[in-house]
Amino acid sequence: PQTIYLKDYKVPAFVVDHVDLRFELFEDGARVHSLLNVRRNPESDSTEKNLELDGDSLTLESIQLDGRTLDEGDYDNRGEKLIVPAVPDQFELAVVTWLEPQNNTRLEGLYKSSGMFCTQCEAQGFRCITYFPDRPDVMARFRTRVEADKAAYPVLLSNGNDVEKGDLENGRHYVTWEDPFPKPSYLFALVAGDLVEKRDSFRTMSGRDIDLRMYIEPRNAEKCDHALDSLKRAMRWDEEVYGREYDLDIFMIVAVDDFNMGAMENKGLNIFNSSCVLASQETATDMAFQRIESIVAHEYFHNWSGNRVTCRDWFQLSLKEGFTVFRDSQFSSDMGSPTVKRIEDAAMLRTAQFAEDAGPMAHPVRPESYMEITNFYTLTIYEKGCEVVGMIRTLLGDEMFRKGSDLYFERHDGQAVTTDDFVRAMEDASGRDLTQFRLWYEQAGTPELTIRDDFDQSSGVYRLSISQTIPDTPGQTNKKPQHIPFALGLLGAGGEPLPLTLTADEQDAPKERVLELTEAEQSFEFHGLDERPVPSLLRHFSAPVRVDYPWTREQLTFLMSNDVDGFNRWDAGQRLAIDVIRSLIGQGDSAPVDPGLIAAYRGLLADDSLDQALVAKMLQLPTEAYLIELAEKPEVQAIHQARERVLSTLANELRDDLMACYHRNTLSGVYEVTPESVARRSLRNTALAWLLHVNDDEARSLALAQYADADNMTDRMGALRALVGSDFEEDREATLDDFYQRFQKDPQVVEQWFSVQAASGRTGSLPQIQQLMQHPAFDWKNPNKIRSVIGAFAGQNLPAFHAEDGSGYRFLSEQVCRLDDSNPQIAARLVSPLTRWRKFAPVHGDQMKAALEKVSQKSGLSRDVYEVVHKSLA
Ligand code: B3K
Ligand code: ZN
Repeated sequence: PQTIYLKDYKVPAFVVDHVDLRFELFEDGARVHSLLNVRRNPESDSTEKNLELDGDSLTLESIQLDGRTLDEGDYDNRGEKLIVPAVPDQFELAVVTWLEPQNNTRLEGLYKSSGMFCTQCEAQGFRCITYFPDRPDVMARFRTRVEADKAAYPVLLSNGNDVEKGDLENGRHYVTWEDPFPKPSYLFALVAGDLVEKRDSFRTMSGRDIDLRMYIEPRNAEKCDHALDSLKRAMRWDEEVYGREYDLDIFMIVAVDDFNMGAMENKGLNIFNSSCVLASQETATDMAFQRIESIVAHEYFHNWSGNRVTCRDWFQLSLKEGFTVFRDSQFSSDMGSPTVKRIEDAAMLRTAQFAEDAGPMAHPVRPESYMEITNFYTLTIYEKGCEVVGMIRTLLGDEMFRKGSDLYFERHDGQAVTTDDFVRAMEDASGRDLTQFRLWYEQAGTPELTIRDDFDQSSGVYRLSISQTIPDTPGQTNKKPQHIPFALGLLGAGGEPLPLTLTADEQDAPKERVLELTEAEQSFEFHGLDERPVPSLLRHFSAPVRVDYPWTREQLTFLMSNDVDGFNRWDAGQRLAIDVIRSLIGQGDSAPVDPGLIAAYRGLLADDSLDQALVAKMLQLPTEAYLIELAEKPEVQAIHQARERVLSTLANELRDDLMACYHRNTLSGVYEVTPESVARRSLRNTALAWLLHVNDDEARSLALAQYADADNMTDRMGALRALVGSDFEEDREATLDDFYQRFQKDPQVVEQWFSVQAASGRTGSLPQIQQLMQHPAFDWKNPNKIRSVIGAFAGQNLPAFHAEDGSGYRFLSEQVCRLDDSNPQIAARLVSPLTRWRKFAPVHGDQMKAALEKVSQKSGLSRDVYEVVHKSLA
C-alpha cells in the first residue's frame, strides 16, 4: 500500500459546484445516477488536463461528458481511480454505477443493516457509491432523489430538506432532498427503511422552529426520549456558550444496529450506532445515558465544528475532532459534575492515549503521513486533540478563547481549513503568540515532567525545578520543548491553600497559578512561606503530560483529604493506591497492605459531607490497564494478583463501612439521571462488588435482591456484575441466564450481557469466549457483538488475554484474520492490543509478536490491517 504525505497536498485542480444524485434501490443491488457540474478550480495553478475521480468497488455502467457517451477507450478506469482525459474547463459529467449494498460487509459506503439501507461516507466511503473527487476540500451542493419499494422502505431520507415526493410504477416511490449548504462528500448520507418517526421541536435563539426527527425500528419506539432531550440541551448550550445556531429547518437522527463506530455527523442527518443513541431506564445504565448525551451533543456540535467549517485534508482531522470533543466535554461538564468529567477524561487519556503515544502507531495530533486514514481516528486525534484545544483555552482565558472561536467560525465559514488556521484565529483574536504551542500539533509522544523541590527555611523560599523531555516516537527524535500550561497550588500543614508569591514584593498573590513551561528546564520560586508546603501539581490535569515527583505516602494521603482541587484529590488517591499495589507485586498473598491506604478509604466511606460523585470515583482502584501502562515490563498476572490483594484487604477490613455505605445510598423514588443519584448508585454498586469479591454472604443476598427488584439497568447490571465477579458460581450462572431470558430480544442489552462475561476472569476464559461466539446472538457481521465479546476479552480481561501459554494472542490473531476479509476497519481496531508487544517481557512479547507475524502473513491482507501490523513489526 501507498503512503500519503501531508507535504504532497495540492489544491484540487477541479471543483464540483453541484451534484445531482438518483438512487434506485433494489433487493439485489442499487443503481446510482450521478450528474456532476465540474469546473476548473481558479485557485489551482495546475495545468492538469485530466479529471481524476476516486472510486472503490464500483461497477461502472455508463459515463457521459456534456451528454456525449464515453467509450471504454475514452477513459482510464484502473485501481481506485477513474481518469477522464482532456476535459474542458467547465462541463457536466453523468456517471451511472451499480453496487451491491446487501453484500457490503465493510459497512462503508452504502450498505444494509437490519433490512434498511444506510450510508457511512467518512472518511472515504462516498467513493464506494459513485466516482467523485472524494476529498474534503471539494465542497458541493447536493440534490438527492431516493427511489425504492414503498411498502418495504416507506421512509426515504437524505441531507437537507425534502422538496418533492411521489409514487412510481411497480409499488415504488421516491423522495427528493436538497441540501442548500455546500458540503464535502464525506457528509453525504442516505437512509431507506421501514422506520418509525419520533418528532420534537426546538426554537432557536433567532426564533426559528426546527423540526427534530428521530427514526428508529418500531421495537425501539420507547427508547428515543433521552436522545431527543439531549439534542435540545446541546442545541441550547451551543447557542449560549459558542453563539452557534442551527442552520437547516430539519435535524434528523437515525439509529442503525450495524455501525463501525459510535455515530456520524452527516449534514442534517446524523446516523448513530443504536448502542449510542437508544436508551430506556430498564435497558441502559447511567453510564450509557451519559455517553448518549455526550455523543448526541458531539455529533450536533459538528454542524459548526466540522460541517460549516470543515477539514482541508485528512491530516487536519483533529481540527474538527479535537475541537468537537473539547466542546462536548465542556457540555457534559456543564450538564453534570465538572470534576468527575475531568477525572473520566484524564483517566482515559492516561490509560489509553498515553499507551498509543508510546507505541508503534504513535503520531502527532496533526499526522504527517498515513496509509489508511481510517486507522487515524485515534485517541491522539480525538482526546489529545481535545486537550490541545483545552490548553489554548487555559492560556488565553475564557473570554479570549470565545473571541477566538467566534473569529474562527466567522473567518472560515463554508471553507475547508487546517489546524493552523484554527490556531491563527486564536492568536489573532487574543494577541497571544502560539508559535511554540504549535509543537503540540507537530510532535508525537507524551511530554514527561520531572519535578523536584526544596525549601529554604531561613529565606522562606520554596523552589520548584521542572524539566521536560519528550520521548522519541516512530520517525521523530530530539524533540523541542513544548509550551505547557501547568496549574498548581501549595498547601500549608493545616491543609490551607497558600498564596503563590512569585516575587518577594508581590502582594495578595493568587492561591492557584498557571505556570507556563517553555524550556527544557525551568525553576520557579515562591516567597514568604513559613514552612515547607505540600505541592498540588498539574491541577485539573492542565496538560496531557506525565508527572514524576517523589511524593511520599503521607503527602498523598494529605492531598487526598485536603486539596481544594477535586481532580488532584482523586489523583492523589490513585497515586497512593498505585504505590501500594506496586509494592505488593510478587509479594504473595499474605503481604500486609499499608494501613494508611485502608484508613484513607475508611475516611472516604465515612464522610457523608464530601461530594459523593467524587467519592464514587475515588473508591475505584486504578485499573489493571493503567497499572500495566505505568509499568516498565509489566507482569500482568502479578499486577492482577497484587491489585486483587488490595481489593480483598480493603473489602475485608472495611466490611461494615461498605455495608453502611451500601444502605445509606439506597435510593427510593423515581429513577433520575442526575449527578447526585448517579453517584449514589455508583457508590452502592462499588460497595456491593467489593463485598461480593470476598464472598460475603449477606452481600450475596443483597445482590440477589437488588438484581431481582431493580427498576433500572444500572442497579440490575451492578448486581449482575458483582455476582459475575464473585465465587458464588450457581448464583452467577442463574443470574446470567435470567438476564438473557429477560432481555434476549434487545440487542443493546445482549451486548452488555456478552461484555460483562467476556471482561471477567471468572466467565471469560478462552473456552468460555469461544462458547460465547457460538451463541445464537453472536453475529460476525455486527461490530457491536465483536467488540462486546472479542474486544472486551482482549481489552479488559487482561490476565486471560495475556495467558502465559500465548493462547489469548493466538486467538486474537485468528479472529483478526477472519475479520480482515469482511470488515477491515474493525479488524484493524481489534489487532491493537498485540501491537504493544515491545512493552512486555519476552515471555509475553515474543508470543505477541508471533501472533502479529501470523496476521502479516495472511494473504490479501487489507490496507487497514497491513498498516497497523507492519508498523508494529517494523
Ligand atoms: N466523524 C465520525 C467518525 C468517522 C469515522 C470514520 N472511520 C464520528 C465523529 O467523530 O463524530
Ligand atoms: Zn467527531
